[in-house]
Amino acid sequence: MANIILPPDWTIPENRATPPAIYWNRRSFVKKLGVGLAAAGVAGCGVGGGSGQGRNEGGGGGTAGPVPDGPLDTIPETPTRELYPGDRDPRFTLDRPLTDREVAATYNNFYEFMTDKDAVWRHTGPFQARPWTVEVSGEVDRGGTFDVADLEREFGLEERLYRFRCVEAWAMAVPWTGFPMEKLIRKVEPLSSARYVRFITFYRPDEAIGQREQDWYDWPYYEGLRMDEALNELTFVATGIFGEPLPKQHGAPIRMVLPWKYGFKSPKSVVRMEFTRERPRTFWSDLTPNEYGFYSNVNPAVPHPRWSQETEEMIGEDLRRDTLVHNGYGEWVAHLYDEEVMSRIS
Ligand SMILES: Nc1nc2c(c(=O)[nH]1)N[C@H]1C(S)=C(S)[C@@H](COP(=O)(O)O)O[C@H]1N2
Ligand SMILES: [Mo]
Repeated sequence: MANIILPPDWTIPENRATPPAIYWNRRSFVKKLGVGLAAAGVAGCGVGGGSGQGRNEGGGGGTAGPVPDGPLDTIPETPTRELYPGDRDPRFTLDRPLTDREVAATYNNFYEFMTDKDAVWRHTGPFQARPWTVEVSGEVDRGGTFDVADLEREFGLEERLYRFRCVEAWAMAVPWTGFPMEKLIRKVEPLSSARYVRFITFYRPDEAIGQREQDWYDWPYYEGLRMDEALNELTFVATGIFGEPLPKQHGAPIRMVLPWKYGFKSPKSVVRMEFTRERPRTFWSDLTPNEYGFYSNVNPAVPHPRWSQETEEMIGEDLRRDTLVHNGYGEWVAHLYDEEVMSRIS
């Protein structure tokens, strides 16, 4: 897929704690330079990439797994399959065509597996995404460990069409299946002291080559929201996409979706939610605080330090579109933020 945006002052990674955008087009960049990934000073984990050392099995070193036959061959079996896609919520309409399903399934940010977006799905073979439980703890009355299939049955599933905008300035529009996060929050009865929710992704280096080989990242991935953000009507817990359970590369079996925030605020394959008094730290802000904030609302007026956020490329579409404030969801969320939050990276 054509990647149009190359941050102008691109250099071979000087900093091992590389934020998502540095890897934006690393693969073709490295190809262009004719140097291997090893020479670039990063882990040699390219699949069929610039290093010319593509792997055909899911891993090197740890558990090698079968390579899925295709990007949609990564949907885990679940007894809840017949609940999909769920009724579509008519409140959420799109101003643009849906992204092609296969394009979305072959262009992923999921650093636990691979930084090359088009190779993530190939590396998900060893990953056991179902059955799966989510532990809820912290400032709640009724925390515990919940099976994802039980949550799907208890809450029922609905479908929502949302725009989705990555901080790297690519975007998509997709149908998610899942339930409002509010349902889960009400179920566990947070205490009045709960002011934030923290999310933690799995840590399984045996099943995720990126966790094994990119040990400079502070795994597992962690994110967080203010309580009013978590309870907002838009805040969605997705267990499916395009009418079926989530393929592994999209964050199977359970990921968050916050369509008014940059994509990294939507953690994938979550294993733990913790209600806290203090604002939790977040993965990308810890790595590069001047580039990625806690709120990270989509905002064309606040450039990333290395590129503009004024426009975006819809993946699979040969067209740039104007970026919308709050990704076009201001009606639901603008009241949550003051000017201070919206005026700079915060
Ligand atoms: N656990 C985890 N969650 C993650 C990421 C990640 O690397 N690990 N990447 C984030 C980023 S930067 C984006 S843009 C979206 C991408 O979601 P998609 O691949 O399903 O489109 O997932 C987000 N959630
Ligand atoms: Mo992203």
